[in-house]
Amino acid sequence: MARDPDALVARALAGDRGAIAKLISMVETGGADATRAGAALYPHTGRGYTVGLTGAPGAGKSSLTDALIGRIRRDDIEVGVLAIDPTSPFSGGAILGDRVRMQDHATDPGVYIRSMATRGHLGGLALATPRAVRVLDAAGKPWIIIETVGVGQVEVEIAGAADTTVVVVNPGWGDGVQANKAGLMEIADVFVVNKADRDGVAETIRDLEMMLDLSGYTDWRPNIVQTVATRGEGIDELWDVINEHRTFQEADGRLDGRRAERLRNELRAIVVTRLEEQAGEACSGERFEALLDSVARRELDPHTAAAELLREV
Ligand SMILES: Nc1nc2c(ncn2[C@@H]2O[C@H](COP(=O)(O)OP(=O)(O)OP(=O)(O)O)[C@@H](O)[C@H]2O)c(=O)[nH]1
Ligand SMILES: [Mg+2]
Repeated sequence: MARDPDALVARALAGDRGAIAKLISMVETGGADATRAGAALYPHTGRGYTVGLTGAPGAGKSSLTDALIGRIRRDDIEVGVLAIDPTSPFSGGAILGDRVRMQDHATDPGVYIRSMATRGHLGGLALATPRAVRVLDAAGKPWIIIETVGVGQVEVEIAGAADTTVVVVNPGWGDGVQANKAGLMEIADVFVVNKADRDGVAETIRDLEMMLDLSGYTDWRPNIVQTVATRGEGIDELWDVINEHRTFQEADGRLDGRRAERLRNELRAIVVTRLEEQAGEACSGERFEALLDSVARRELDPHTAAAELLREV
């Protein structure tokens, strides 16, 4: 019964780490168990606040996450972390080595850190991430940090699907411009110029300010925070700015609106994925081959054959 979804959910709600781990594996894999667990978890969600942290490879996202964990724990608040690694076929903490620099917190019961990788099924990480967030949310983590590498459309999408999105850049000519190209400008609520112990900080900030001037942000102008993650510098300010953005959004229903929009996107993505799965089934097997033969023999045109196949979807 160790993998019974309902039993796992009951244990996860009580904060059981083993159950949390098994449930996240379950939603990574997908299928009937994941659907069942998700349904049981859902009524217990909605209290956790998510922070997306994204930026180029090596920008210092994990170092920042590590420092933020320390800052959050100073206030005795619990925190969950999902490190999304789209390039790795492994997950479940197997690669919590070099890439996730959060070893200091590994033994802290108030911190739950987990890496997630794609298992190659349709929808993949984009669908699995919000489900994993809900596991941590239901398990009572009031703050959930999601680290993703800001390259590629799916990764940027995942990073943007948070309550507050933090975009990490480094000093250096053109780093801000790169972030802009990668589509990170639109999703940023906060910019961090990490590795501020290096040259070029002022230029990078100037670039970012200039792009913000030109961009069409409506009400919240993203803050720019300088940090040296490895020395813990600027982390208090980053934490303050994240909380400011949260307060700003909570003040007049903006946060609810943002979450509703996210659910709309998620629901659509689930429907599209399901339809793709069904399309895959319709386009294989005997019936498909038989219709294809008819098309090849010119007894049937492709559109009529497709309509025939779709009737069963
Ligand atoms: N000088 C300096 N080095 C830093 C700073 N922050 C992080 N680093 C170093 O930069 C390297 C990459 O840091 P990570 O935190 O692993 O970066 P990341 O963005 O999580 O990297 P990936 O997950 O691989 O994309 C490590 O060697 C860190 O020690 C900083 O503020 N200053
Ligand atoms: Mg990292």
